[in-house]
Amino acid sequence: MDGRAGGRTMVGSVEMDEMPKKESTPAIGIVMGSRSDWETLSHAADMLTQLDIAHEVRVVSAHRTPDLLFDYAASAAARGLRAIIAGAGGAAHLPGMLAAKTVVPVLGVPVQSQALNGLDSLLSIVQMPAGVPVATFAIGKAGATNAALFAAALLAGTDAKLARKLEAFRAGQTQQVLDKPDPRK
Ligand code: RP5
Repeated sequence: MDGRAGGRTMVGSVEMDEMPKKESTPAIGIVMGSRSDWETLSHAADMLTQLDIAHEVRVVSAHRTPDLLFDYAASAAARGLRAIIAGAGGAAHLPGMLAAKTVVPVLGVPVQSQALNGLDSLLSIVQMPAGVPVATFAIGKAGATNAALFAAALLAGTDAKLARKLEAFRAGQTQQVLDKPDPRK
């Protein structure tokens, strides 16, 4: 169901955006159940961009575009994806259904819902039955950011340059705390 044309990638009938380098094969897919999830998942994209990790971004809904979901997951490994960051809110079936159709690691990000503050999203994503894992992160921005850092850590196992970038990122945030020890200043 996937194909390539002029550096762009097709999943089903949908052309995928490749970021940040159009010439690079995306290593990470970021998908979300709705455009309204972008405010949260953009933090994952920002972190991957900061670490210079090629990624693609797409709305793929378990409920509204189930066929696209299946195509996306089924083609993920062949298209070179090493991990999929999947964010959804409410009855958040997207990460689990993706994981059901691929062995590419799925990193679930619960989006903070209006009705239940994201607790519904968290429980929907985290409570997978044995045999189909979804690594589940915190609700909202922290989860999106950490999912990207976790995806980077997965890639860093075979990418020494990226491992050094991750170590530098950690050292940087340590130094930020040490530089401003007094919260009143
Ligand atoms: C889920 O329903 C999405 O992941 C989103 O968090 C939530 C609401 O979607 P919209 O009604 O804003 O499109 O499928």
